[in-house]
Amino acid sequence: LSPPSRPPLPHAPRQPAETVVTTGPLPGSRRTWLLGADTDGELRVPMREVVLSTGDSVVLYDTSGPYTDPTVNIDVRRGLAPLRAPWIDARGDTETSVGGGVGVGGRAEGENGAGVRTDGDNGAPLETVNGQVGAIGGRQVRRGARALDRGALTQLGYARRGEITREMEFVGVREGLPAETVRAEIAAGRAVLPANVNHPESEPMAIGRAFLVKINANLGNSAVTSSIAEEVEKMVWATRWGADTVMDLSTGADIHRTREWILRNSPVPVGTVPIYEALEQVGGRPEELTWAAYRDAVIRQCEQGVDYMTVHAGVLARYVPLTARRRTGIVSRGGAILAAWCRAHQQENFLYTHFEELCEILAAYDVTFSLGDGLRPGSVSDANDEAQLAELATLGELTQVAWRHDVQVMVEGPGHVPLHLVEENVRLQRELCHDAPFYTLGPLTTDIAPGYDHITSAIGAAVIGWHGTAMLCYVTPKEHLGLPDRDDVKAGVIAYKIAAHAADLAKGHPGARAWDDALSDARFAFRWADQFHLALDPETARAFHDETLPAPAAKSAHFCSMCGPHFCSMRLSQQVRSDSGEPAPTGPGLVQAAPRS
Ligand code: IRN
Ligand code: FE2
Repeated sequence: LSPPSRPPLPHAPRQPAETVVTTGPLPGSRRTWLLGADTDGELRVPMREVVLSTGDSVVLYDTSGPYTDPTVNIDVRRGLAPLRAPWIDARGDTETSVGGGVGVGGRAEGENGAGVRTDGDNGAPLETVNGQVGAIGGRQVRRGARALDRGALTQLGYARRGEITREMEFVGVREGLPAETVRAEIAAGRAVLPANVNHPESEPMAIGRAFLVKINANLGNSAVTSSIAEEVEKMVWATRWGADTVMDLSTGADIHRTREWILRNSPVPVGTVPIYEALEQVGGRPEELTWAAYRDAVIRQCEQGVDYMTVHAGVLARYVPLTARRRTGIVSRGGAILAAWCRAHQQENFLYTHFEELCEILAAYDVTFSLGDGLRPGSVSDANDEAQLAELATLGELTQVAWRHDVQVMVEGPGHVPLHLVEENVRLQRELCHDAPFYTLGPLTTDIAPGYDHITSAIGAAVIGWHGTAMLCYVTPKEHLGLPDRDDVKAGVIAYKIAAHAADLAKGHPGARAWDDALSDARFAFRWADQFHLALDPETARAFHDETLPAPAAKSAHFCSMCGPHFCSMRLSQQVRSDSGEPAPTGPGLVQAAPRS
């Protein structure tokens, strides 16, 4: 079902043997659809259905897109079907052009021009930067059209005007919440729905404390790009295990093309840190950075379809000295780049001084700000210090500036924080940043376990999620040590799914418990296959059981090799129940982790 009209994506110069992109369902699961209430079956929201041996099913939130659906034929060289394109077009607030860019030759007009700048004679022509800008491969590119003068085309703009978009409706069905709740949370700035008009392939999702806690997986650097399939596979692999968004932190010469492949094939929102690309453009020397170079990188990425961008605009020149006496200084890449620029030029951070212009650009494509924590603590000793909190207050000020432009905002947070200081982070972020969604990196709750930092940080992530953090940026076992490989990515995603779900349970998110209950029932009834299938990682669960009891008969035995037949507490406990005449445990009716609407 790949869209036939689309031209192929640009290829790498050399195309080595194609890696195969992982497809097919998780064991025991199939893709199913919930239907939107008022759309005559037009709005179909994909979910994962775990089919149990009892005939019951458990319906779970699914981030894997069509890759787990065996009936869909995906051609990664052409990209996914643009699910949201008809919705975006129906709103009629974007211009669309095929090939060569939109309105090429148009001029930036006055002070409103930034967002729809088409570089006639103002600054570097976009079309020539990398030779890759604009409608790559003839793809449609949309931009905001000021002419319609209807207010911002962002989800925040719509929400504030009282309109429920298709995207909001989709999120409501997915989360088992009324669409009006989705709209109200977005309108209040308490949630974001990152959905660039140029990334129509994405399945809408929301990040906010009223919703399921989300997780992000950072995709590793690719110094030497190899093939489309290889790059796409990293994203597919992360979303297969539950990543709600991915961030492409690639650097290197092929950065733009690599991102194009990821975006065209990604069913989840894609985030970036544009300062990395800007730095690449100026030869890797921070002092050479300029607002113009940065702005051009941002516009290129907006046109490509990046859904949210980390912007370290809170690293003010006067905060930099506050880090001098820290145990571990500045550990944010973006933060360090901007601190170096401020010091070299003895000027204020250009992201701060040009923030309003940046808002105008992001508003035109509905790109969401992820206000970066460039001064986050890099050790438990530096947690909640003056530098961190000074920056947080500035991020709160910038949140309100962005909101004035109807631009969606989330705020990034630490880092390394011991458990007893975690709650204070959330309280201060809410106060200082006016309840904008919080998005944290872990935090790692201790510094002593390199090699296991997916665990030290998942502990902090669970607790900070419980207190209301909306999205958790994963940390892999390779953190501080090296570039994560495929196994590290999976370990990180699974650790963070555990943290996020633990937080959902503690917050009492409606429906979160049903999954645990279904798995517990299967476990207590010795329905081994059901237990595996309900596991976050069904393959590992089964493999571990197989290690000692590979025989098929063991998959119905009332014990496992952990305690053996005579010491199995569950078996004994069932015996006690039946002796006392209590009913044996039975499976539930139709269990749904997300209620059908
Ligand atoms: C998330 C919360 N705090 C930081 N992050 C992530 O760290 C952010 O989303 C991005 O993926 C990465 C940015 O790293 P630097 O440039 O701040 O080190
Ligand atoms: Fe760290």
